[in-house]
Amino acid sequence: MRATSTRESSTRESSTMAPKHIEDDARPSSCVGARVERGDEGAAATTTPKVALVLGVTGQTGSYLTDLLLSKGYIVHGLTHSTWQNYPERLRHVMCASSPFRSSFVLHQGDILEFEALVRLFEHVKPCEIYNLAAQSSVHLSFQQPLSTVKSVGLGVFNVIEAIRTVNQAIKLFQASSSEIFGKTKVFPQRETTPPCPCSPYANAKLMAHQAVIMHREAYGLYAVSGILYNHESSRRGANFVTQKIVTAAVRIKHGLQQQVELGNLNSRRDWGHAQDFVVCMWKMLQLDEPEDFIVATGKTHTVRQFVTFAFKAVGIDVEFQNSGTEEIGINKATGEVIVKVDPKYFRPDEPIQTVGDSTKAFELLQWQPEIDLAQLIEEMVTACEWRLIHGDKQTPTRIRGSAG
Ligand code: GDR
Repeated sequence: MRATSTRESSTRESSTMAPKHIEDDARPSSCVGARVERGDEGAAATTTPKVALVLGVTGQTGSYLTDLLLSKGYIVHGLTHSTWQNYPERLRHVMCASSPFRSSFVLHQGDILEFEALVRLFEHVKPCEIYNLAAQSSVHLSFQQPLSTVKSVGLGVFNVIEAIRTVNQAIKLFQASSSEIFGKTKVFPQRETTPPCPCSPYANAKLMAHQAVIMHREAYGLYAVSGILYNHESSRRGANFVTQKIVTAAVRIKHGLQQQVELGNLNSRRDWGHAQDFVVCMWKMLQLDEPEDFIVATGKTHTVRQFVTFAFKAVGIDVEFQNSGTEEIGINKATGEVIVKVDPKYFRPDEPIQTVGDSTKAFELLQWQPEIDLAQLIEEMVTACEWRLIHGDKQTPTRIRGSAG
């Protein structure tokens, strides 16, 4: 695994390709956390910042978590599987020359399936908190690539836990679990106690990871927890997920750049929240005295068809749906044009009909509840999409949220 500090990224921009390690004096010496050290009487007090390691840092959720941790004064190390030039798009605002957080963020490249490299990384970084968000995240793709999905999603967490046990058992671990583990359940809303019933390779792998966290926690007394994350979206969402696909299509159709959008299951119901809200809950989960798993959800559920209606409404287009099944179409009420069609190639062999989570436990023990509703989420995504269309850019400018919660 290789590392480049944000300080180096400017060097890389100026075409020095050889990656360097951060200077030793820039590396925090302790993983104890926000500790106040006092020297001789009268000397100024110094604070040792907490160090976090985010695995899968360049994804949507990893980038928001990085923003949150940096705003709380952490030194953040991030691991990404992808190669990058200059810096990854979702972290540009952190790594660019004008960022106040450049010297507090270090990007590493590597794979959580490489155990020895993971151990070396943990020894080098000395984190007090690790957030495991690294995995293949498409449910649809998992039906086409089941084995690689099971490896990254299911086996990866074993490597992370074993590396923690090898390096320092005091490291706290957050594991990104998924509402997909409930699959074909008939229980609505789902709670932490709802029995799992996975119905995709992705969901089976997530359940394996989920159980592994519980098993290691109970067997070895580790502080390892799972957040059972429901769908979490934002303007940084990848283009292959349905919310970004719909919003992008709505904006492009409005501007005459696209005629229609083809979708799969319009009846599917999902509990859609905002990733920026969810990372707050993830962080809070690692601040408790005792490790606990939590449902992270909004408690509200909508069909894909409703999301289409809301997104098109947000760009000023009223959609009317006609017919059913694979013949269903969405018509632009003002023009009569067909702007939504169903294409069976987007159907999955199986999937949860409805996900909706009950986050009462998170509210009671963490005082966490989502702040951004679906209308605000869609508005943000539409605005960002319009901005990208005008500026030809992949990511909108980012305001780092204050230390919420
Ligand atoms: P999901 O997200 O599978 O729920 O997993 P996705 O956005 O892919 O699908 C949501 C729902 O929309 C339906 N759908 C379509 N989906 C896609 N991608 N493309 C389409 O054209 C389309 N048409 C309809 C799907 O069938 C599904 O019901 C997300 C991921 O972030 C996971 O990693 C995470 O674990 C879960 O959310 C919680």
